[in-house]
Amino acid sequence: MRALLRDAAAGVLAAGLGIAVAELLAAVTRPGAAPLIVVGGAIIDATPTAVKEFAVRELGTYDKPVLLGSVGLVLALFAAAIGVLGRRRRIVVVAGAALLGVAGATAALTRPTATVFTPFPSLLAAVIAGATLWWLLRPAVQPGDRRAFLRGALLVAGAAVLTEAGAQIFTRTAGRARTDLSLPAPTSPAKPLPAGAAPGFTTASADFYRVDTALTVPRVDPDTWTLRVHGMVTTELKLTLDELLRRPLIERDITLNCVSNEVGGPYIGTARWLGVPLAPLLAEAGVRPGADQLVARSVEGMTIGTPLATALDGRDTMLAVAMNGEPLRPEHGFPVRMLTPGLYGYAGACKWVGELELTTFAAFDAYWVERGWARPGTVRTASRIDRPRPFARPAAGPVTVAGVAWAQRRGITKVEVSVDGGPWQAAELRPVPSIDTWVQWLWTWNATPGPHSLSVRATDGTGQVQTDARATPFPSGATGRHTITVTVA
Ligand SMILES: Nc1nc2c(c(=O)[nH]1)N[C@H]1C(S)=C(S)[C@@H](COP(=O)(O)O)O[C@H]1N2
Ligand SMILES: [Mo]
Repeated sequence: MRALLRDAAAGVLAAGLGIAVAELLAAVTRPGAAPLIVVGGAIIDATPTAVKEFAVRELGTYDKPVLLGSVGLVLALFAAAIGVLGRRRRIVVVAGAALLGVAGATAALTRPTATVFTPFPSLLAAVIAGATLWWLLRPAVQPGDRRAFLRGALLVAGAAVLTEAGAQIFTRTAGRARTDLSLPAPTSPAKPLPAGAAPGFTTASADFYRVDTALTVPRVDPDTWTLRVHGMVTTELKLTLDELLRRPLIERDITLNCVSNEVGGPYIGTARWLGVPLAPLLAEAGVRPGADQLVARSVEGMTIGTPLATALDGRDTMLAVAMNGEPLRPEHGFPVRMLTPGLYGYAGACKWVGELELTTFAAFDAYWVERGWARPGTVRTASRIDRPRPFARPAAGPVTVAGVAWAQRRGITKVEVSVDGGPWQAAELRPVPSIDTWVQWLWTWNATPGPHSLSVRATDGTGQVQTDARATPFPSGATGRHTITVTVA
């Protein structure tokens, strides 16, 4: 039994060292090429939409650590088995390492931005893991020289921990270029928030939701970043970040939300964005007749397809460089992301953008559309109750019921609250800077003791009342009314 555990531990330690060395190599070259990252990325892309939805809903921002942890656990179990079986037949060590190497390399090659280098960290991990396990199982230890094994195991574990620490330190310090970026003043500043906008109108960057498929936050060097505008244009453009920042900049308050948000869910936020309006840039490139889709391609290979019309119809579609007065945070797309008021993020808000390609919807399906999500990705009219919290126990008497409602590009004209399915009562709307942000609403409820349900509905600027029909987020955004239950004391 003890021998089995020892051999299993040898397998796990060997795999750990292999992964750590590969992560260090990836950290200093291409973070996206680390073995767990390429395997996790391949799994994400192959995961059926229903499972992805489940993960976003149930795990929220923990989806990524849970996925990486699961991949690591499977790898550890496999490595333990190889350690045990490899004791008697060394060929199993070679075969096991080769299998892992091939699996990692194959996953690496499926990555949209794969180069000949991408499989290399996975192959290196396999070679190191195989050689280390071979050494840990070496015959000299066999008669039961426990101390020799322990020495070897400690050596391998120490090397793995140090290497992994090196990889982590490198990754943390490499993100510093962001704070050096100086932001020019906008040519067209945002209007001051109207007096009466309540706290919480703007979402702090640290609290802003994050949804993406990137297992490692892409690290983009602002000094070498370029934006290529190509496809159905008369003149291809290539701009550096300096060149982009020399163009006139606009600053706007815009609400961004995710199509995966459930009714009442948290994947929505409002920020003050600074960016380069897209229309003049496209005019400079000269869009050729027939183009109807703008495909933004990120540095890590995401593609987001936006109707060209939404960049040209006068709305503030932009290449954003800053959020709430500071350069974009890495997880929100540093150095440049797209933003299209009125469209869900999957349809208009590509982060870490590196290319804009003019094409047609007939010719190309972007990432989410390929997976069945709707085009064009227009946001649904919706509303949410933020206060009181579900299952709260407020005291009888006046209770403030408050929340947000949104229908970017159409605006919100009315919000109503219903208690226990009774008549709809108009809430007060706080003033907003434009139709591209959510609206804060509040209503004073004269609460009576007992259990009660509270529902909210919004009416948008076209006169459309938010539908009561329930729909899942897939494929075009959740509908239905947010209803909460409280018990008045
Ligand atoms: N490169 C890249 N951009 C992306 C995504 C992604 O997975 N990769 N996800 C999109 C989705 S689905 C949404 S809702 C928004 C979220 O932006 P945020 O994370 O800054 O809130 O980014 C969009 N841009
Ligand atoms: Mo999204």
